[in-house]
Amino acid sequence: MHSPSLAGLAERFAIAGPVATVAPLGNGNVNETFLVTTEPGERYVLQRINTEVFHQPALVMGNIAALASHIAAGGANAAAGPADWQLPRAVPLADRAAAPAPGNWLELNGQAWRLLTHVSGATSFDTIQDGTHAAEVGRALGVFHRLIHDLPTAELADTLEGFHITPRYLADYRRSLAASRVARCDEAEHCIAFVAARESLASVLEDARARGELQPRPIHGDPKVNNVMVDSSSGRAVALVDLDTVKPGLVHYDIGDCLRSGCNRAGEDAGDLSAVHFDLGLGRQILGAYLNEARGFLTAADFDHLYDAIRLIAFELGLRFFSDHLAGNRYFRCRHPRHNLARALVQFRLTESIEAQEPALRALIEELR
Ligand code: GN1
Ligand code: MG
Repeated sequence: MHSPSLAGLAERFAIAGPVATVAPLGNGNVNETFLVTTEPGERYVLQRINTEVFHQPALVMGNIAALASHIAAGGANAAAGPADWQLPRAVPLADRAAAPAPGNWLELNGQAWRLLTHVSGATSFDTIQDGTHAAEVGRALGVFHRLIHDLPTAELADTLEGFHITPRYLADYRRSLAASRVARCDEAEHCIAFVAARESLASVLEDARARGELQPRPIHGDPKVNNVMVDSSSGRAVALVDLDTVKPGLVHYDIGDCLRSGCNRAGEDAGDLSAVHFDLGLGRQILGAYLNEARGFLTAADFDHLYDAIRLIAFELGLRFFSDHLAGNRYFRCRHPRHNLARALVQFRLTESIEAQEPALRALIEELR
């Protein structure tokens, strides 16, 4: 079957005017993303949803629609967030009758495509720029949680089973390690020893959930630095993008992910491991700004598990990268064969830095709670 051009794909959605340009956008590790400009000058984001990861695009798109209607209705929050806050929305198909439910994505030659509104006047950064940027990243996650915390989890589908369930990643890792045909090297041996020394911490959040101490809530799932859009003139965070992993989960996954991403100035692709460090000053900015928005609906038990979450999510991402290295790079998009191994080393180094600062980090959490 003939494949339409990317412009042709974008034009299947209800957009204003013909497409002028299509260009790659961002550095996502999972989906493929393009910026679309139309002749009247409108911008959109075209994405091919990676169906190797998201097996049911309809569920992902249903969650995005549920989120938009919850926020538009105001929920218990009265307002839809700060005046400059934007939520990327899925553009419906021009021919709704031909669209799979819920009408906002396209299935073509076994691939899933969607078109999202573009967050105007804003950019994102792969690493934290300064303390002000850190505070905006934390505030963005806080605003997002505040706007959705009263969306009943029953209204959201589980789009990615096992996502952030660390014991499952550990089980996958053990299988990948046993079956791996990838050549061993000193770095891989270091990773194996690193994981072996920390296996017992993998279940810390799921155990607390099983004991009823932590409750599932709607989460973003991927609130890393480059998913926060910052207004180019005001410097304020105006959107949290990449809504694929919005689903029921623990807010701890989000808080841990935001801090592991935002407090590592060297970034996920740091070339020099000795530059990887958890910056407590940035942690203060991020967590302080987050809590200014979110403190009202967090419980004492939520606070009690924050340190564990911050350490766990850095460890978990290292484990996920390392497992994918062992499995032959099948999940995360890689730029070279040892990319996932390099990424794992960064997250494990960050985990060590968090562990080394446990008393100070716990003191910070106490001070801010
Ligand atoms: C993936 O695709 P991207 O870059 O938005 C991953 C996240 C990781 C992140 C690390 C669905 O996100 O969980 O934290 O890479 N998303 C999925 O950069 O697995
Ligand atoms: Mg993502």
